[in-house]
Amino acid sequence: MRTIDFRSDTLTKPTDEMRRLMYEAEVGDDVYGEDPTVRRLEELAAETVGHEAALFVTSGTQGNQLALLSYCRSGEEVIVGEDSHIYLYEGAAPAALGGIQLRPVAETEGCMDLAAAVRAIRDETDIHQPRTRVLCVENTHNKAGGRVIPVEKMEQLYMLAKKRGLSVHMDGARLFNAVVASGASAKQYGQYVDSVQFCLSKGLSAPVGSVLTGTKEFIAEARRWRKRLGGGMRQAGVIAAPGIYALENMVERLEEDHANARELAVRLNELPGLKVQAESVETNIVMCEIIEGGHSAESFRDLLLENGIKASPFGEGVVRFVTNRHVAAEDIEETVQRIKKALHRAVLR
Ligand code: TLP
Repeated sequence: MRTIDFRSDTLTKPTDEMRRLMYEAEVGDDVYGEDPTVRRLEELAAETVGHEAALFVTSGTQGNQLALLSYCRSGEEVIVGEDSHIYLYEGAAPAALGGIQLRPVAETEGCMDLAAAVRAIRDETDIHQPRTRVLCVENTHNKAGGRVIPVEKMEQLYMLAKKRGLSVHMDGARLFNAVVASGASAKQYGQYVDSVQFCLSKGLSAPVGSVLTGTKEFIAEARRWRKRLGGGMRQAGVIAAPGIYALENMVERLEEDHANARELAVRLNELPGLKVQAESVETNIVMCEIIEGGHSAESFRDLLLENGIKASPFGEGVVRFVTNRHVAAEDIEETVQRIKKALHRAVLR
């Protein structure tokens, strides 16, 4: 039986064209600023979001952490969504590496509540309190099921942050999914953040890396932090080349992943014992709740696995399916049929 793998879009492999470009990439020592391919990627990335400068980094986590380390000194605070990747899945890096405190606030539909964010901003004049420095948003929002933050909402949040003297960082690991789904450009999002981190290695299918963008001064500071943390790379052009290809050629096809996710959501919701809020599936992530049949997220994952389907437990009673370039439209029908039969057999057992 062929395995259909929905665990993540990080699993996507480089295309043949990407491999050819990797082979042919012109390279140099990037710590000396001499890798022309890395420079080209950084220029393209900055231009894409309308920022002054960019830095090629090893991963989304590194991009987010370099941003926070560049904005904050030890003892300062960053406001994040309570279900954000930075808060839940980055190993408490701000605390571990920079003495930075994260302040989680409530989120609705994948974006922090503006009123909650305002309440969380500290009083500058009170010496008991840490200083608030940054507001972080996640677009698309992973744990909220790939929700897109509308540009209008970003504008409101940005205006609020500026009024209070705060910087805004966007964890745009899946920024281009938001772009494709909303029809807003990366530049439109870029104008309402001070920095954004986006991943090349998720749905865009590059093998490695992310880019952090912002002002020249901010990127110079992030470059220093990247070196300090051992992230200075040498002939990195071999991994930057597929990143350039990803930005130029792999964005539009994300719509296929979104269409597959919508179809999967509707079909899973029709199966007994499963619940998916299909109308809120905007991009490539489907959160499936197990509401009957006695399965935990882990036992449902195991049942899927026995039937050649891979997906990830993502919280209590929830399994996450992420559509990606290696899942074709026909695989959605096949997946639904396999799950339907498996649930039926499980009831008879
Ligand atoms: N997310 C991974 C896992 O860590 C959960 C996945 O499979 O979705 N921000 C967001 C919103 C992310 O979803 C991820 C990766 C990251 C940052 C971190 O990127 P990497 O894995 O490149 O460090």
